[in-house]
Amino acid sequence: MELARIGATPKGGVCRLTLTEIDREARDLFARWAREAGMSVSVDAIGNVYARREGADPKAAPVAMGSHLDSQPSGGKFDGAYGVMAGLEVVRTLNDAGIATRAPLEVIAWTNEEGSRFVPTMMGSGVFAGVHTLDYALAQTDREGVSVRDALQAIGYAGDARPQPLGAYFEAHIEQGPVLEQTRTTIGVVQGALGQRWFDLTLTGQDAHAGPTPMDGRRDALVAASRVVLEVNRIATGFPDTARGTVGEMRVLPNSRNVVPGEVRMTIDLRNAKQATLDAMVDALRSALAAIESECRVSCALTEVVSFAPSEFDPALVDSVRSAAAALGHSHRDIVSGAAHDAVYVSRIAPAAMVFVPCEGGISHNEIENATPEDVAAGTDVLLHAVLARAAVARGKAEAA
Ligand code: HGY
Ligand code: MN
Ligand code: MN
Repeated sequence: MELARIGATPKGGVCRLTLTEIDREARDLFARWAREAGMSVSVDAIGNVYARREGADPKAAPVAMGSHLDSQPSGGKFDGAYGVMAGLEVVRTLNDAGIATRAPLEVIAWTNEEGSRFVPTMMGSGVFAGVHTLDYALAQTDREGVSVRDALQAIGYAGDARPQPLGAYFEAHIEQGPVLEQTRTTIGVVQGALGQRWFDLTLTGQDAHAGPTPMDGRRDALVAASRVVLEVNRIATGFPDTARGTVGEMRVLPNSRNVVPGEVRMTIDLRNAKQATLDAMVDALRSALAAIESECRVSCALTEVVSFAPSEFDPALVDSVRSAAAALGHSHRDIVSGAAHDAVYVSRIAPAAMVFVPCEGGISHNEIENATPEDVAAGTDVLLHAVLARAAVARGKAEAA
């Protein structure tokens, strides 16, 4: 709640766009709290923040927790922030209980998970996992032309730490969908996440006068774009395997009430649990665009900007989440994440798993996003015991925690 005051919005959410002064404030607060909990803090070249609690065996690969501190422009208090705070709470609890682990622990705040100010999404974990080169990420610019490199320098988070390979990674997160709440389940044992393919689409027709131009003579890019929106919805509704399709952004040019729009730029976000079905959705989109091009007499330029396969988390770590939930007596169920998370990229180079808790009405990426203290505490408790199972207790009693 104290962290949520940084970038707080009138409707109770947060606007904490990555690599802004507000993001720096949140990063500084996390680093201060981590140091107060006896942790050392380092920052790497893409701005990922690593808080470290030493273990009895300093050579053992660290068991990490974490998520992200950046938010959507009209985001909520819990998306990302919960996972970082839950990791910090696990460390504070182990300190209070006098427990030392064999493996070192880390709590990580990844840079630019949201992909809202700068694409691509999950940028910091993507560089960490080798999905993106550092230079590619540093060169990305926002709508004002500011580069990630300059923004990192401006907030003092262009670090030089060489991140260590991780032994395991656990991410606590709100579900951001309705399943846990509707089924009255406290803990989501996350199996993996949907694959995603994101596109930028530009439709080009011809600007014309809204009065003298006959209806059959128009090359109206907005009429064509409206058909694309309905096609994306039809495809996502018609395909199996947890298909999702969204048009979230659209710019109409010249955007004047008495001019037939000659150009529309829009985004398309397609997701699916199976790669073959996701690819079939993209094929269906491409043939729909061919029909719209000829019938509306416009041209379509489709550019793919993000593409990653459906991911599966590490079965052994998923089991430790499930057995921690069972041992603590929390209702739990297996679930696939509709959203992507940093754990998706971390799972490419280290065993990873996630712990979900419900959010009110299944609503997220919205200022009214909310979760109960009981549910976030339950998720943190499951995180603690799943991490202990992996990091092993070197001194003290796990029961004390
Ligand atoms: O869009 C997503 O899947 C997440 O918010 N990065
Ligand atoms: Mn998130
Ligand atoms: Mn998000």
